[in-house]
Amino acid sequence: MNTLSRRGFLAASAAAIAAAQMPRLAFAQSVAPISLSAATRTLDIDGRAATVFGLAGPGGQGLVLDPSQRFRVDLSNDLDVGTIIHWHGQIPPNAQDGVPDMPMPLLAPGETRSYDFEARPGTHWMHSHVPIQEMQQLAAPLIVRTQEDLAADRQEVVMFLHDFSFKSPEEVLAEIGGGHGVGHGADPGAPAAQGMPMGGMGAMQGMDHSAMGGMPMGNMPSMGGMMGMGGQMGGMAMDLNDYDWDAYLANDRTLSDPEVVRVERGGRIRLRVINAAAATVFWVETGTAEARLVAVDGHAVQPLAGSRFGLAMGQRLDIEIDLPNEGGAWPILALREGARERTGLILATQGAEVQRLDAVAPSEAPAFDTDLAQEARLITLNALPDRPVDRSQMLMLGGSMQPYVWTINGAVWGQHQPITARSGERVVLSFHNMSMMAHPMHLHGHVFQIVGLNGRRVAGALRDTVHVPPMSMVDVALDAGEAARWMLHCHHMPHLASGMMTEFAVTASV
Ligand SMILES: [Cu+2]
Repeated sequence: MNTLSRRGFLAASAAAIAAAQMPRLAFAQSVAPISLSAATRTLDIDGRAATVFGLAGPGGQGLVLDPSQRFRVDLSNDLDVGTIIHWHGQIPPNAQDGVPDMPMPLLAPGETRSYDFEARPGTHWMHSHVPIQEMQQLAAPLIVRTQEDLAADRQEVVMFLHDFSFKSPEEVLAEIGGGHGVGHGADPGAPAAQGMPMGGMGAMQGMDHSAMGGMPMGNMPSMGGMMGMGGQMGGMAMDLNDYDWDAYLANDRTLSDPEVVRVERGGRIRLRVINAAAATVFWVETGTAEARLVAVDGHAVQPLAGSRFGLAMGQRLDIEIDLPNEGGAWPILALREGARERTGLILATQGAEVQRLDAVAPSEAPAFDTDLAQEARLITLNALPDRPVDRSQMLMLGGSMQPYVWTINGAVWGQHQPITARSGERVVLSFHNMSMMAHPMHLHGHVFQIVGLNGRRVAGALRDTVHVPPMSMVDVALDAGEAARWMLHCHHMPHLASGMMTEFAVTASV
């Protein structure tokens, strides 16, 4: 092992894998599908056991696919509740997209369902599309490697971020939403969060919103220059962090017992960061080592040097890190925006002393990208082809903490007007956030390019999830895909659970 470079080692293992698969590759149809199990598991959260959900593949939580390997997966529901998994970042046929009853029902307990589609390379993930299950950690990495990943002399490290509560998700939603109404929405007979695409709270009619006091509203240090009002926007405070979680996790662990990843002196790392949190935006700090952002949401961007990059719920960052030529330990921290809590993992060379890090930082991290400054610095390496726009659609994002209702074009799911397009059309969606809270907006079945930030044209990143800060505008362009109903929603799980979802309804081209 010492005589092999990382590249030599990776090439050797790739060759071994290729050789082992050779006879089967000749008969591609006979290659066995990968088994993936939605099942409970136990985490150790600061010394206290917690039963959560998970997605177990052959090598642990999540899946790693090789270049050009199809996404051929048998998903088993080994939970005692119905579930369905969305392959976030992939573009499967709509029937395999994993949204309850859109069009496939939940997998019943004990049921197995087969999936088979062309996998898209990059750092992606997968999660239950029932919000209260995603809040119980029913989420895992989904990494699809490229030939370049295999050939490159670098080590891959995944950092999967989540937020965690010892309370049940129903209790958490009740506390956020005011203590009443969760699971008692438009369909009072329905069990909470089962069988509805949004999983839950219905139209929030008849709620008692009187218990909204005492909500953690977060702090607003270093608001963007555009605001410049000391945490006030138009006289109203911006809302961050509408729930204080019990713990913040990186690869299912807190900083009291972080993962320590063995690295080589002078080695190159590709850090794949996934924000799977229900309701927490993170900054990722790589420390003193030289680092650059090289991809977002699995799509390459012009390398951007820096040591602190943020990501909202649903988003991913690929950061390349060049370690110094000496031994040592390099913490990779994830800071909760507008707060002092943090989590992370440690990169350490053999024998290096690893110091314990407090899970609470001395000072608060700022709010993330309130002025879209980070987004404005991202330039795609694979712009959409230039062509006229066939259709422009405006999406007004609204709502408030009190009452806790979040809307798209003034409506919650069930009362929504679909956003329409024809397959093949170039469409521009303009997100106007008229609320005081940021919304990470995720469109299923498509990749879009950021083309406008607060009215300024940009050749921005390709993404599937875009963070729209309070009182801001973001335009995205895309070519409408398969004629089907595709979900378009906020990836803040309590917002989604309260109905912040619409559909992008694509009809066949004429
Ligand atoms: Cu939202």
